[in-house]
Amino acid sequence: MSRLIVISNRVNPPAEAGQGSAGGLAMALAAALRESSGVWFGWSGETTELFTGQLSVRRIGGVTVALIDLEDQDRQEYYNGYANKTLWPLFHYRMDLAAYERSFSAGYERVNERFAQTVLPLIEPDDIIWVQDYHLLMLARELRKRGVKNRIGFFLHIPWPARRVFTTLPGHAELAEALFHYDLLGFQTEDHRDAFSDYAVHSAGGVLHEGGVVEAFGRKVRIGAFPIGIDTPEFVAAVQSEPAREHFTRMRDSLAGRRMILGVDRLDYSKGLEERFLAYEQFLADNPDQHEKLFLLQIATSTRGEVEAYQDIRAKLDTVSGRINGEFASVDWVPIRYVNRAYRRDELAGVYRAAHIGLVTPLRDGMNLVAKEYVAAQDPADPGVLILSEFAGAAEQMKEALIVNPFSREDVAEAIKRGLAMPREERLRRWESLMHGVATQDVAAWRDSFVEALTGAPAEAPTLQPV
Ligand code: GDG
Repeated sequence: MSRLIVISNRVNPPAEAGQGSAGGLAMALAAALRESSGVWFGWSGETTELFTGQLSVRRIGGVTVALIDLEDQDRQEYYNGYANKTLWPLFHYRMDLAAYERSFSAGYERVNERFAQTVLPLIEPDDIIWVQDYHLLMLARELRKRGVKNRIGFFLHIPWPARRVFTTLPGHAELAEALFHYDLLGFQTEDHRDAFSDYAVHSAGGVLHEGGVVEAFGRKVRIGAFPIGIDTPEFVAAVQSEPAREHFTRMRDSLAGRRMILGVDRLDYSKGLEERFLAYEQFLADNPDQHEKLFLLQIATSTRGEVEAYQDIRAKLDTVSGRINGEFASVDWVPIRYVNRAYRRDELAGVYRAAHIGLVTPLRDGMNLVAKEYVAAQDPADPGVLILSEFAGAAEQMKEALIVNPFSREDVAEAIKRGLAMPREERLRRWESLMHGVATQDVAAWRDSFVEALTGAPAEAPTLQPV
């Protein structure tokens, strides 16, 4: 097998198994690279006065990583700017939050060039290059300009938006054109893949060929849906670990006979946290008999604190949770426990297991790994109920969850009621089917199917069916 070079914005493999920092991408990639002899290249997260392209190579948690520092201007224009103030909101259907500034797109292009220039000496002729996510859409074009002939694949962890949304981006054609320098484009779902080909065909005058090949801008690229999974064996082992058991017992003891509804998310406006709190408020208003019998634990770890929209959502959630608690709490009961700190991964596994309902209601999400982790953490003899947004990529696979429209308070409130009342046999039947999917379509299957498709495996691979 050829050596794999993975390139992503940040490179942060967990230092020890069980201790990952927040972020689905990091967990998935560390799992994918740990056993391979590949290299993981990206930004250190540090800034320097003047960009030198100096590489720092080290091993972290069993993975060889090569890191570069960027300038502060890069951080502002490329990372906080184009990636997180332009592309992230737009690709999550928040056109109202998307900022279009020329300095952002210029900074984005510059950093994609810097990545290409710096990774170049590491690339050997037989290497397979796998680029991750929306920060580096232009990287293949920059590598090709520098003579790289290797196979280069790209995987998008976030949704590819509908054509009418994508075309609101100034310079959308240039960005899309850059993607045609890859050999393979991977999306989380068939829906995202189809949205991309819809754009190529209807906005860029392209053609969709048999076998999932799109032609536009004078080039061809293969496209496919490769739904990402979790490292299921690792996570199931984490659930059995001592810290998980301790946390589970601690949680169960603190329940004092009450039932727990659980949300775990990065603190991000795409995750639908405010709407979730309001739906839970609706449930409390509709079901006074349930007061004091349950509570919502929402774990929300802060991210992207330099971006204003994230400061705003944080302030908003403080207000809404405070208001709901003020309205419904009694001297010995608080309806929402809202926690902003990050948990260790194994502790988190114990918390998942203690929850009667996993409430996963993003307004838009590429996949959502929390839904999969929640399922993997359940007690097979007495599993909890997963409530899942129809707008999470995971809903394409996890059909046995209670699927809800996160924009509808009534819909979510009803699903909570139904989940709480669900008989054990139904919970078991649904969980067994969900767990089968989580166990078979795990992160190893995701990596293998993508890498196989990239190295030119048979086109009849199920993920590459014609669209
Ligand atoms: C992007 C896409 C896609 C959360 N709090 C803690 C913690 N987490 C971990 C969870 C989970 C991860 O963070 C979140 O993953 P998601 O998939 O839910 O979301 P994003 O971070 O937005 O990831 C997403 C993903 O990429 C992969 O392709 O699914 O759609 O947006 O693993 O467990 N982990 C720890 N402590 C916490 O407090 N240790």
